Amino acid sequence: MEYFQKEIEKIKESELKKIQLERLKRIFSYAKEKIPFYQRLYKDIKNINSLSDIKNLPFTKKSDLRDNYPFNLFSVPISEILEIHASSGTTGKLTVVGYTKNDIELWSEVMARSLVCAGVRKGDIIHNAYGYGLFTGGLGFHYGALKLGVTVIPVSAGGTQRQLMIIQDFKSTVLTCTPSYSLYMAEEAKEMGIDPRKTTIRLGILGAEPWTEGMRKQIEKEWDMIAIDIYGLSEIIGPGVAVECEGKDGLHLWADHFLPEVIDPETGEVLEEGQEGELVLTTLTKEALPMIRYRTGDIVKLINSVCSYCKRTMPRISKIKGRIDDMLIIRGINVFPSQIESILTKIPEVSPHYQIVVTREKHLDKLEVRVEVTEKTFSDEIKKLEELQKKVEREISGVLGLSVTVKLVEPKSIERSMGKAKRVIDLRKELKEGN
Ligand code: DLL
Repeated sequence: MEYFQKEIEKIKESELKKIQLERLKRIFSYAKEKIPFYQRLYKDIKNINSLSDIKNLPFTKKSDLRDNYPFNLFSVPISEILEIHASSGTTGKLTVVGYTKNDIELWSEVMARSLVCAGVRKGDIIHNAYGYGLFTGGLGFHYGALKLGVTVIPVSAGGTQRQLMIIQDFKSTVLTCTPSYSLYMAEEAKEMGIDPRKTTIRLGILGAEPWTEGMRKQIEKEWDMIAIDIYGLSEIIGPGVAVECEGKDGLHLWADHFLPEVIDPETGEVLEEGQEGELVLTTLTKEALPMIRYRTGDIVKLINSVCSYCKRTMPRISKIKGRIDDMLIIRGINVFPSQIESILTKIPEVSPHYQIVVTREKHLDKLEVRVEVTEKTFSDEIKKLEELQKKVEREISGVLGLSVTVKLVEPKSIERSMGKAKRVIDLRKELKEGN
């Protein structure tokens, strides 16, 4: 087994706790001293004496970043900031994050750790098709590769046919992009007469959006590669917060830099290990933009046991179920897009390209799932297609406990994504506004 920083990745739990407490105390005083927002937030809180004291600190959230747009949460003057990234949410305004020299070093380090954990080795050629730009994906992987000392091709997202030519000619071995883009690339490859299974790509490090085990199987089959899940968010650092090893049994979270908690999103109460809830992260070492008890909006479970595959000791998070904001409440029933994806990827006659459309009819929410059939199924007679439609409806309704309408659509008719796929179209809001 290879590690980037073996000592720390296999640290004893008691040692890790010691480091975490020391760093938590430091970041708490640092944020309070340097950033007016934290000064106000912590005006009645004197000290942190134990790790569990973190419970006394209020949560921070995305709106705090937006309210302090663009630079008011930075702890240093802009002259100390080397790089700025931003992500655009649904509400339009950008969430802006900044990095000092030390932060870039930290990011490179956790990304190098992540790459090794995912299975990257000296001699690999990384085809990095995450977007370069304000999005943290492209540069995050880039810095990790430089730190590790492996070749990186900064191809960025888009120009799919050119990407495939580069993979073939440069003999790239590792593909890094969103899971949905990897599927799109495989599809385009076949269109061009290239068999993605015959390329030199052996490993995919995929993330930035939720994807299910079913989707993983499809991607691994299409590319004949191992597909590894990587997680992160701009507010905390970018990619490199947590990543799977080849054991694929939860994502190893670099808890010497990012302290995890899982809370009940309704009450804010901290949950026990193994219970599903919202991931809350505290940056223990980040300089420019310390985020303390930041509500990620992502639904996970925490796993504290040592990984039986790679023996790393840091806590793990389960594969991300989805974002709280992406949870649909349909006639009172909670539905995550990932639940629908799990069902669809088990039905061989349909492809993993789907979209969920929510509308309102006569004051009732209506859920429609549009899914592409495979080329082979598409040529079947109408009767067979009707049977298939009923079957997909039955399977989804059975699992969700909710009636749904399924619309089978032609292959390649659902818009492909080169970054994060848009799985849900919620027309209820527009309908309301239109009225
Ligand atoms: O997506 C950082 C990243 C880039 C991660 C490349 C992995 C690979 P943001 O654009 O700020 O940052 O979006 C962060 O994306 O809160 C999750 O909701 C979602 N997300 C990221 N990784 C995963 C994943 C990057 N592996 C938001 N599974 C996060 C599910 C993910 N959701």
